[in-house]
Amino acid sequence: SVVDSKLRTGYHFQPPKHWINGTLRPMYYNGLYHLFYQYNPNGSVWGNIVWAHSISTDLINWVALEPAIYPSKPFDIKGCWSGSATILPGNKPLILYTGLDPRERQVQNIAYPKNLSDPYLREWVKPDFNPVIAPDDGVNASAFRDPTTAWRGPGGHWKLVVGSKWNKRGKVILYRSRDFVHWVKAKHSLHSARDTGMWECPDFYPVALKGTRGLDTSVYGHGVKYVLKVSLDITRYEYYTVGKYYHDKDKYVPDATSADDHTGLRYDYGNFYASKTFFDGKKQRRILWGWANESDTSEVDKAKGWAGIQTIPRTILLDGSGRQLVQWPIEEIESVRGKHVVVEHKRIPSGGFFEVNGIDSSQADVEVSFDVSGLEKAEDFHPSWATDAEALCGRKTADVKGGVGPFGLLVLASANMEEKTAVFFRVFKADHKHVVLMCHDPTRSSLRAGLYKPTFAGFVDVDIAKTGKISLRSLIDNSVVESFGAKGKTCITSRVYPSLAIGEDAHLFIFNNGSTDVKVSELNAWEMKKPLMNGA
Ligand code: DQQ
Repeated sequence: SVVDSKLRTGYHFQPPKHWINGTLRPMYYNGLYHLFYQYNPNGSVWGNIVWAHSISTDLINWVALEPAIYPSKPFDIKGCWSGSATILPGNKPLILYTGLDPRERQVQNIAYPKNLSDPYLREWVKPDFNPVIAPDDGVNASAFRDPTTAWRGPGGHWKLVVGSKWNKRGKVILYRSRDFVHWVKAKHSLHSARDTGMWECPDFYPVALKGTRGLDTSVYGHGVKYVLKVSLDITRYEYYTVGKYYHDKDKYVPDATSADDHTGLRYDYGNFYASKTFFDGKKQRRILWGWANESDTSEVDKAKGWAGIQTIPRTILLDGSGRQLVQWPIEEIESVRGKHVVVEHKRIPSGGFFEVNGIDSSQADVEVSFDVSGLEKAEDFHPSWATDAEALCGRKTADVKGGVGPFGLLVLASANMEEKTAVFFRVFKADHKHVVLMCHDPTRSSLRAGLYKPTFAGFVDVDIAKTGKISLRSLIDNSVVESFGAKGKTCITSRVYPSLAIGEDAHLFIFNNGSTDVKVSELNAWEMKKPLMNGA
């Protein structure tokens, strides 16, 4: 095939072949994690979508089962699209998903396990009284999908939202029910925003103001804030806000520090879409999964026979500032670590670079901490750049010299660096503060022509003048790089397809293209093994 089979990911979630897209609500039930995802059983482009189903005891090793939900009834004969699971009282899991009816109207259906004593929950029943929510007057039937996990408020009703739009206004429509079967539309949508288009895969959940525990979706009360995330169909980017939820009025109001448009906060500033969180009752944490699509042509996707991966599950918490979330790869990923190398107290002079040797870095977990003292030479920051990190990174790529930075990692690099994906920071001086930009620059990731190689970037909310330090972690897996800046304050995922830097020919460097020296206080890099991945 045109693409080396070694570019397939090793420890990211993937079925043996074919197309996957959005994660459906994963769930933890009776000792097993279930992951359902949008899957084309017949090919490696989008189509024929069913709910594929895999199980795991550790979120790392996966066993594939038969698809859980597939078109078979009038209420889903034209498609079984995204949805979510809710665990009802009495420990009864239930799924709500979007079906496409014979007229291709989007309707919401329920399904439940046929046999709760089957530990794998292999078969799912779709009762004939479906759909439980139809697009009635005032609802756009071709933009009405992806029901969330339901939550129960102080009044005892179950509530959920469905993504939608009206003209160009994106919104989430709220429904209430006492029995999960009869749903009544609320008079007002939970939230909406102008000119944002269709809101796909909404997610709405509480986060604790303090501490390191995640919250079950129905938790409310003091010390709790809410997160609303939506996936924007137009840009294919996701945005979230942190805010207040008034249970009595079922109104959500984002904080003033959270923009609710395309300048807002993102879980991931890269290739990351249709994500979902779930509450993991086993470890009392909330876990985020996202979908990273290929960045190659569909001709190549067809030739290689697979397309799309799920990102490494991340625990998600409210940052101490209360203004944003922080994400970190689940601790279980450390069980995949193998051979380990360490670099300490290494000065990277202006214009210098340094190779990290001793591991096969095509599948690796790299954690590095940089000391940055002396910000005198930081480039001036223009205020108009503040709303578009991506454009700034596109102009100031890794090869463009700076004052403080660009410094960081060159991953999936060929020996002579004809190929490299740069993961880096650049520090600017604004009025009374410094601004830290984090970038993924894959513009030189491959010598192959015709690839989509967008630069991705986000700002990092740290006070670098005070700490003089910044950390970076990158999970490298053959054709994907997932990076976490400043302990997960800013995250970026990219898909890249080297032609030289493959397998043992992939190299890892630290670089500094700024005029100020930086120091690696510590770097730890591990080779990553290959867990059980759906029988592939
Ligand atoms: N694609 C699904 C929809 C969802 C979108 C169909 C996300 O349910 O809105 O596969 O990629």
